[in-house]
Amino acid sequence: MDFDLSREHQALRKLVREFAEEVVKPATRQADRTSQPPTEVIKQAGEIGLFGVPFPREYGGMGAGETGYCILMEELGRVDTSFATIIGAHIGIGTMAIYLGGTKRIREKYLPDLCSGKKIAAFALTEPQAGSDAASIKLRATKEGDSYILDGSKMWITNGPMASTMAILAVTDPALGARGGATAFVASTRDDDGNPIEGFTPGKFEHKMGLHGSPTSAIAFDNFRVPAENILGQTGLGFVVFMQTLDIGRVTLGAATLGGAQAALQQSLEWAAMRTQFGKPLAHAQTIQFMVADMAAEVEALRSLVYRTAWLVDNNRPFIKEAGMCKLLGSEYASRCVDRAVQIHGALGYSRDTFIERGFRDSRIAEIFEGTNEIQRILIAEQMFREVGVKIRP
Ligand code: COS
Repeated sequence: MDFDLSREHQALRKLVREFAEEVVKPATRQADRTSQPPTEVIKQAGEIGLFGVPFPREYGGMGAGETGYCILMEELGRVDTSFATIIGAHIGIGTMAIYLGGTKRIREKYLPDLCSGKKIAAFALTEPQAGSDAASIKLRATKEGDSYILDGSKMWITNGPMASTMAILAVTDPALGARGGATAFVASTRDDDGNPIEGFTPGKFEHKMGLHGSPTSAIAFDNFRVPAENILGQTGLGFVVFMQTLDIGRVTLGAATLGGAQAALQQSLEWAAMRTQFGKPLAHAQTIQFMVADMAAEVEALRSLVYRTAWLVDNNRPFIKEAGMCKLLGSEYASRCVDRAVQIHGALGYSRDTFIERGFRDSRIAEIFEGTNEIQRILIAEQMFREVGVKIRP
């Protein structure tokens, strides 16, 4: 067993860490305060190739696979969950759906601009009445000649206000429902000047508890035309393309939460070494030592799980169960680690001047988005019982 990263992956970690520390970090407070995404930082991330990390070089990517993508998300998660979320929604679900479901022609047409960051992607699945129950989507796609006409709305779309390329799941045959009657499409939703294309409207901007630097909105389609050649996967089988995409996203969400948990641990260590109470640094108090030990154990366990799962993906092994575990444990460990970090920092951890306070607000959503943790438990249990020949759902 070799736990060392390849030289290429080590070089990638160095590149991303420097970018995260020197470029992302200084912009995060402003993005959090103003709820405006750091557009200049996004542009620079594209210029150094970060938007294409997992994709093959032939489509303009870096060819660093899932392992490289986890490195990227871990390093970004260390400095800012909002920025990691912008990149994760773009790469891991928006562009990934286009890559997984797209023909060679679609990949060649869309991926180069997405890998360079010239265009931002979003993943349009959730609807007002279809959250965990993703199969109950209603957005309708009706065939008309060589095109489909989309009518309906989506909500909670990360990158919704700024994306110009979207992977969209729509119902093409209501009689069959989402399983057999849902089709995935790729569509350009804004022109080269950033103006919405006819029939597309970015909707209500969501004001969230955290992740202020990552824009989220509803989106609406009204008589919006998509060429039939833009179908991802096969007609009627889009639900599975979207579920497979979420599997990949959940591994790297685990990596981003690993970065957040690691940062909370690191800052707690530094603070506990420096802060003196009752004549001694906090580090000498056993109560603090226990908290730090628990954080370190969780970070280490998560790191092993995330990188082993990335290895499964890169080696074409089954990984649905492990992806659910990365997302489930990552989000819960990160929330717990940041919570302990607030406690260790005392009142300072409650101050809006600290990363810890932002981390506390930002970490909670990971237990909810990309499939709630309850859904992850169902998925994991389903895979476990399948291994012993028991089907627990129809
Ligand atoms: N990976 C790959 N395929 C999957 C899958 C997964 N994680 N989950 C389901 N599928 C496949 C099934 O194998 C089945 O395919 P076949 O018809 O070829 O057998 C198909 O998708 C339908 O699956 P199922 O019958 O289990 O669908 P359900 O509606 O009962 O439940 C869950 C599917 C609950 C797993 C799904 O709705 C889900 O993941 N919900 C959470 C949605 C989510 O993550 N939202 C976040 C929004 S995007 S940020």
